[in-house]
Amino acid sequence: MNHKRLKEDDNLTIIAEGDNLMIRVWEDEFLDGDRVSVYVDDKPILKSYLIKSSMKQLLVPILKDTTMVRIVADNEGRMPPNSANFIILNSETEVPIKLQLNEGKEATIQILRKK
Ligand SMILES: [Ca+2]
Repeated sequence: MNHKRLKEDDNLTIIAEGDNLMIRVWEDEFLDGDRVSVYVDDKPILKSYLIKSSMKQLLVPILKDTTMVRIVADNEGRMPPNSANFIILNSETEVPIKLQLNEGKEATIQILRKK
């Protein structure tokens, strides 16, 4: 799988078809205690979540032309950086992401609804 690396202050844009997207989060390397928070339009959908090897799945309704997803590294675990895996997908879209964030840093994903 070709991951998009997401670093500090990165702003990734995804064009999405359909009314919702799934966000899955997990870790495919070392489980070292990384925690993330995820905000959709500044509303928290995950708060200081401890990353596991099994996938946590979140449904994000895409109701507007632009939806902002913000990912915050709450820590780096025992080994820097925070390296959580994400995949953003629906039947039309599939964007795999590997986080590369230091503690307290964040990156943003802008989801544009395809008309
Ligand atoms: Ca880590």
